[in-house]
Amino acid sequence: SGKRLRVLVDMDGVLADFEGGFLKKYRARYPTEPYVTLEDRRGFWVSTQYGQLRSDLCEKAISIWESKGFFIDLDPLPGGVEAVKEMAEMNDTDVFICTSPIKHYKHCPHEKYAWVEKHLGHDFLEQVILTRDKTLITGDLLIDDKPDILGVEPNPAWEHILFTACHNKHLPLSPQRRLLSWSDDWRAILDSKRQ
Ligand code: BVP
Repeated sequence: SGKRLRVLVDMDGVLADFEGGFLKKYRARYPTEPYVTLEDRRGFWVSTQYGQLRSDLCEKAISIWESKGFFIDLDPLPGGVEAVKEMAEMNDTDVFICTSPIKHYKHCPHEKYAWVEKHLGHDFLEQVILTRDKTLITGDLLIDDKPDILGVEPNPAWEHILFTACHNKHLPLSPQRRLLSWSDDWRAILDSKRQ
């Protein structure tokens, strides 16, 4: 018993396969250009690594996720939709999807809502939080694949659980607890935060 548990779940790289969707569309649009395999991905920013590969590839990478259809077409990552639905059904548990839209706003915010409606249902749109600063959002847990989640609030309410992704799996000592995938014991992590 005690108070309700509030869980914030990131979208790209946690529920939606941003990296896989990016690579597939990048290779289709630029079939003769070099690319980075998912095995060789390092660092959160795809654009930074492509810029290091060849400077003009930074803007080519950006062109992919700025295109219409990029975010809605992302495949769900294994087990994510099922886990979030189960979480939302748990007693004394509130789950929100907390995601940062890109600043090129023509398609991304719309398609993020459409993705949630498509995969989690219309009622789940109540649970969507779009913010560029996750430190402002209060919660007990934030499950997110970005290693450094910074913003104007120096002491966010949440504990950041680092969700393993191709770009962060090699980080030697991340200070956060980790969730290796949705097959990992996310229920135990939630239970560890209950009063
Ligand atoms: O909407 C995603 C894609 C974008 O940043 C957002 C990350 O949101 P969260 O997962 O933190 O909620 N994005 C942008 C770039 C480069 C921009 Br220039 C990138 O390399 N990777 C990336 O995910």
